[in-house]
Amino acid sequence: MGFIVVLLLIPAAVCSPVFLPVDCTDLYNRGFGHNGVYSIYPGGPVSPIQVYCDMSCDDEPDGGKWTVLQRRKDGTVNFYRGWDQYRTGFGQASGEYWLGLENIHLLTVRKNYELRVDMEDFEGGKVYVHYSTFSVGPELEGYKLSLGGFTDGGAGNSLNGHDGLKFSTFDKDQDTHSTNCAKAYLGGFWYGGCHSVNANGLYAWGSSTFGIGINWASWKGYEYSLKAITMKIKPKQ
Ligand SMILES: [Ca+2]
Repeated sequence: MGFIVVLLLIPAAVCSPVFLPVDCTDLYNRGFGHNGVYSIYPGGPVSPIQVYCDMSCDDEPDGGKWTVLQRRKDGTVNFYRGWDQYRTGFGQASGEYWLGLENIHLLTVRKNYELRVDMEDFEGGKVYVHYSTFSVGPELEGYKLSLGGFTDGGAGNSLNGHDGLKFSTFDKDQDTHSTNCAKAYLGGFWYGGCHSVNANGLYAWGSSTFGIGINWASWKGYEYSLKAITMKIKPKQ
């Protein structure tokens, strides 16, 4: 009898509040130190989303803990998509993907984040940029980008030209140009008139037609499409 009583007590004894990580930093701080795909809950308990967590240290003094928002690396996912797709996200967290504007907004209203963008070319070059502040506003205001505090890791400050701009897709033109920038440059992004960064442009394996590739103008110009680019965030220390 005593044995049975002990068994019945165990479930109550191990009961604890459910752990709902908002981002990869929450996971890291709970002991999940490996790179990989995890579920996070920026929108609350009923809406988990899959995300890639970059927990590696690299050249960061305080470790990885990065929540990946966007990743291109092999051209396996089509990034020329409409508003609904950019709003909710697409692709696979294990490969190429876009986390979704609503998810990014929900993350950046909960905490103050910094942004790092890692880039690679096809000749073995690797650079990055770092912004000490990053947020995306609500849909009603066009998912406006806010950036600040630039540190150059070799790519230059092209993204600064997109600060304060609304997001546009081929079926939702919120850019500042008379034409449709998303249509002209085959992506979805915070276009102005039109871009100096086209992170969601066409995967074009190196050289490409002006402006349509994965461009970072201050590093490789407008006629070079990068091999890889990753946008990732973590809470400010
Ligand atoms: Ca326009």
